Amino acid sequence: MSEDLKNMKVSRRGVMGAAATGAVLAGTGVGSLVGGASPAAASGKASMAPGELDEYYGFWSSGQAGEMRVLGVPSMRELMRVPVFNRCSATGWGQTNESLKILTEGLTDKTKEFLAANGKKTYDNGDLHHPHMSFTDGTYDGRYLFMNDKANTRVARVRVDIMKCDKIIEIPNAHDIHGLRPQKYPRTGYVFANGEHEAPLVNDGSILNEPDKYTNIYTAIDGDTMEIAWQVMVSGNLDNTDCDYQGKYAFSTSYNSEMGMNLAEMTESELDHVVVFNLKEIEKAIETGDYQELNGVKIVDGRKGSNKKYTRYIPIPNSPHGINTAPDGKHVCIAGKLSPTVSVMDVTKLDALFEEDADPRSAIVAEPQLGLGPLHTAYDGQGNCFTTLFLDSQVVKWNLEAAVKQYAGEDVDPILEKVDVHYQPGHNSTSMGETKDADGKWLVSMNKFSKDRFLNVGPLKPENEQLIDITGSSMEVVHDGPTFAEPHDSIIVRRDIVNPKNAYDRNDPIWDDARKQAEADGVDLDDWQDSVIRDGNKVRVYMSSQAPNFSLEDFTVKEGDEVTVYVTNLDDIDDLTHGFCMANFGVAMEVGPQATASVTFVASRPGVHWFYCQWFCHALHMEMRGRMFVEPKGA
Ligand code: K7E
Ligand code: CUA
Repeated sequence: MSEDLKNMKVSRRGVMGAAATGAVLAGTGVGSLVGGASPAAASGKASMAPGELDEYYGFWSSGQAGEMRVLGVPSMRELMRVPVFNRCSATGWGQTNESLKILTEGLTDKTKEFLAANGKKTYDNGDLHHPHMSFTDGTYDGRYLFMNDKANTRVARVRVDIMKCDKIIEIPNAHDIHGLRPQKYPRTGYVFANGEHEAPLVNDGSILNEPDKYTNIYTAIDGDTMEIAWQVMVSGNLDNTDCDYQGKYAFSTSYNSEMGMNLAEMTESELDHVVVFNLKEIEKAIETGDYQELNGVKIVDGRKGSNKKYTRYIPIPNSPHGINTAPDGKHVCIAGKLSPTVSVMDVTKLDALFEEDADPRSAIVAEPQLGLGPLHTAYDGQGNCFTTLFLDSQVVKWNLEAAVKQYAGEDVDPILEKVDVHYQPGHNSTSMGETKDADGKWLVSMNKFSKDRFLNVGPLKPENEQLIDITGSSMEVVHDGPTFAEPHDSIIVRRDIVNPKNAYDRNDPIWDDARKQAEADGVDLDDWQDSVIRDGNKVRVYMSSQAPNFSLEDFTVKEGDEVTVYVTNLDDIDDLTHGFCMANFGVAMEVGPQATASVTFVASRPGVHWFYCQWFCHALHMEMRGRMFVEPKGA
């Protein structure tokens, strides 16, 4: 941060819309921070010189866009979009056989039937809120990223080594997966996932207006196999979730403990709750058979009044939303949303909470009043918390120990500072902040509204993410970054933990099916030969790509044939991705270095059709093309 900037005591809000002030400040190189008038990037540490690499990877959700995004932090440059629940025109995600397998194999039979009735193989949309990395011993281990789909009740996994999604599963019995967190200790282990919306457990159309028969489902997925380990039936709905650093408890917020079906009912009660899940007791229930099985999943009864040791319900002021475990391994912050408070839970007091006759609030050790609309909390690893205030459009920095003292009756104010953000922040995240290695360097505030912060692009505005330097005694907003719909959550991971490859391994399991089919066809995918195999009205075309050529200049099929084209990219040079696009067939896919990819279509258009490489690869990239000849029927 430049000294100029540090010494500048201009209220950001004060100069909002004051173009003249912005123009004056532009000369100092800080205009973009205060008025938005300067084209220059933020000064100081947040700006990266051309070619300079970021210190951190940011993994971003995209909400209703359905993909995961990779950013560099602190530059906030978007590095990659990883298609997950969406359909991607560039990579062929949702069209290649390899991606369709991932998108369909984890769906329930009922869903497959439903999709078929609608003329689809898989869903085209998703609502990805929470991307989180796998842990070992309380910190990120660089293996996987896990993420939820609220829209179609799914959980996906992305392999960090190639930054591609490799598993998607639908969660039976639950409705609309929202909160998601991986187990922190001893490792992931479990991936915890909240079903947000309540419904009758057997939802066959026989129950409508009997909310007492509605239930919510908490799910633990095995992160290694992506199979469901167990589910717990709970009272009240489920919003966000997190877990401790002891490997003993997980917990979820509920904004609708009332089980209300409309807004008035949902917000009626002054207190909602956090459900605490006792992992060892739930595992015991699975071992001893204290569960019911539904749709192939074991469900333990953890509802209020079940009087078992599987769950406890802690009353929390109105409609709690975010729940975030602090890096001290002890405290958990629960944001009030409709209450101006954050409730702080001490996980070392949770054993006692499971004793008979325990005071349900006995694990709450602080409840500071922070401002209006607290949603999520991030940490600097030095005892301070950063909570977003949606209604106040601020981030508040406060001290945890001071809040605990205040709650115990001491006359201390835990609030250290408030900084304006633009506008209406939801999640925030700090560098390594959800691990025990929180390093207190950067805070990203993910703001739901950008309004006047950028050039107007019509009624639909981008969101605004602001980067805040938290190394000093006061928070400095150093960067605005517009983003398309709608990042909910992000994590910021030290770059030494994330080590993707530059080319695929030839034996990557992604194209196992292609390899098997090739073997059956007498084609060796690793010792290249072009082949066109006819099998009734199915035709399989095997070709390779090596800049600037496809190995096949042309191939011939008959009208009505079901054609599968397998392309293997023999190039293994850094950044040498080819593509395969069959023009006017709606077919396109990415073929990465050393990858095999395949796509299937019906050749129902007679004539000459060009296929071409749609990924710029060589000076003669335009020439990288070939012909498919479709003989008309009866020819
Ligand atoms: Cu947007 Cu995490 Cu889905 Cu809060 S959630 S804001
Ligand atoms: Cu190969 Cu462009």
